[in-house]
Amino acid sequence: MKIGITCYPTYGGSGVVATELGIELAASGHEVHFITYSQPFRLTGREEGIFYHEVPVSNYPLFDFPPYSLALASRMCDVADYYKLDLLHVHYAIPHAISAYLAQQMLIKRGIHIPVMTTLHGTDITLVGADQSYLPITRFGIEESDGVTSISAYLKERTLKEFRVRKEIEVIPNFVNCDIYQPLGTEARAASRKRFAKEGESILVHLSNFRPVKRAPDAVLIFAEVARKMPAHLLLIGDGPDRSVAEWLAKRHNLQDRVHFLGKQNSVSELLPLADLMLMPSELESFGLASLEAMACRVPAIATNVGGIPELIDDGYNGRLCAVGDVDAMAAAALELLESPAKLEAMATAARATAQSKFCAQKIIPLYVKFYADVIGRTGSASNRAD
Ligand code: GMT
Repeated sequence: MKIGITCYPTYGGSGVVATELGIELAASGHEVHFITYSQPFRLTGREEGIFYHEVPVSNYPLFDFPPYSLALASRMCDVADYYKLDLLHVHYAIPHAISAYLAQQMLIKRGIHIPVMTTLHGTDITLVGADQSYLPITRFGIEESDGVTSISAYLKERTLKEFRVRKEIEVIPNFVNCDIYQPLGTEARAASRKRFAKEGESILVHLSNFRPVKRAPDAVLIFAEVARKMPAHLLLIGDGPDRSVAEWLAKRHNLQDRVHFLGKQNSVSELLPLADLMLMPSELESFGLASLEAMACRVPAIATNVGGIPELIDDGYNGRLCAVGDVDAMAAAALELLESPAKLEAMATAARATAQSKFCAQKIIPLYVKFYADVIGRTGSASNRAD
């Protein structure tokens, strides 16, 4: 199949999922065309079977707000026509589903029908889409898509309830490549941990875009409690609006030499296996991809009991779930595991087993391929074109 994929190419879960999906599809012989304003950050540009098409956005002075959605629609239309794509798959409803709809309508004028598929990721529904000013257009984008998937059952239910859409939504959970995200051998792990911690010291990790919904400052507060009781280090991977608050808290708790701000990192699969625990104290997660990536590396998460997280983490088995903002409970959960190596070991094993048995790329990619085939079969595709 020839698939056009559009996503936000910068740091964010939906862009990561879209990019990893493209990589996996190309690896299994499909042709993938990314259509975005910049190259998705996890692509090197050298992957076989993957093509990148930049969307140029005019900065004409008349435009106070450059019309990216329209530039994207034009580019989608031209790429779909020129490369004879079979399907456009957009990640994140706003504005991608609308741009794809426009491209689809333009293509019909050229005698080409190409189906559009939308994957809902979370904030497009819970934050952006639920904003009254975006709600009607988001609902329209969802209803006009030829196929809609959601990354968790939670997000599906929330979309149906809040948007009152009459649409089949299929749940296809997020995935991780368990061959790339995997534990390190004992010696390699011990050697790499020395970069941050001495022998016998624990390592905790938090990975996010530091937006308020991630509650990154809570990760520092949880860590401060842990560090009061035992020698430990916290790796903070990512960057964003709340980073300075996190820095301020680390300083206030006198933890500058224990909290390591690593900024945006391209190869998180090399850092995650160094940790003992992941901290994900988010206000809301529709899935919680960072925790899945950690779990695949044998690193269980202390997370919040919200959104789609319980579909990934089974409290007490492969991680721990606490109430949002309950820093004390999360610190206590972390300490209980760090002070009991046998418990931590069992949970780490369960975390990796969950990733492998339920969320591995090999299990999830075929669901997308089947969904594509069904949508194309149901709606007809570009291959029906006259030329
Ligand atoms: O959470 C963010 O700030 C980014 C956002 C995105 O769309 O890039 O993440 C959402 O999609 C991820 C990938 O499907 C999910 O793992 C996250 O849980 C989800 N975030 C929220 O629902 C807040």
